Amino acid sequence: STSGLDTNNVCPAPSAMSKAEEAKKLAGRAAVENHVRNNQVLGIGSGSTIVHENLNLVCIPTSFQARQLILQYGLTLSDLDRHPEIDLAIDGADEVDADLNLIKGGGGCLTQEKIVAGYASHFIVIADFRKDSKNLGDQWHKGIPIEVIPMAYVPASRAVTRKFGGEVQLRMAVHKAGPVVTDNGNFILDWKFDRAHKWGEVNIAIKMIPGMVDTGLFINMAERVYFGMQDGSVTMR
Ligand code: ABF
Repeated sequence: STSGLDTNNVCPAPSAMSKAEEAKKLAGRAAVENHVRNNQVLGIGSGSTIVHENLNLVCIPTSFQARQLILQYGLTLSDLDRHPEIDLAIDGADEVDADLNLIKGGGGCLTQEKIVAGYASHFIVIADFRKDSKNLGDQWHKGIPIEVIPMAYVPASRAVTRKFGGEVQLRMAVHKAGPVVTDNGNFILDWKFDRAHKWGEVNIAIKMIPGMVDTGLFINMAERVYFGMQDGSVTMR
């Protein structure tokens, strides 16, 4: 039998099934068919679609909500203590450039997503046509998410703009009742950059700012991206 685990709404706000989501589902299916094998330790991303057919999989979540979905669908939940080596991680992205560099973290789960992708032997991304970009920032205008330790958010934000320009905003919860708090108890900054940068260098430099936990820049991490297209086809990069 086939069960579908649709983690579309793991991190991002729930929304009605759109054309883009349908496209991403097809991309997810193609990625699973091509890469998921029996007995794998699998990193389950936010925004990803997993279809399993009588497969014995051990699942490592990238967020609290991914964890809830793994449990809800009766999959085997594990963690990096018990399974420090992940065979394959599958996750979504907010933007993918021509070199497969990514912006992630629109849903605020970037740190755990980067941990799971970073300790996986293979990291595959599924996305819809809206995420396909030549340069970072062409499509995703919400900036680069950065997770920060709460007490440091003001000076750490200033350090980013002093060094690299642009503008930094503290991400607020819906209705602006207060800041978004991550699964790790931290805040999210959204850095709206105003020009192209050497993203690999920027990623390292931002991580070196005291208080910064990690950035939504995933440089040289994705091995393959599956794009669900508007016409129902799936293309690979
Ligand atoms: C996760 O899910 C996040 O890094 C990213 O913000 C989000 C993308 O979700 P969707 O594919 O539903 O747009 O990958």
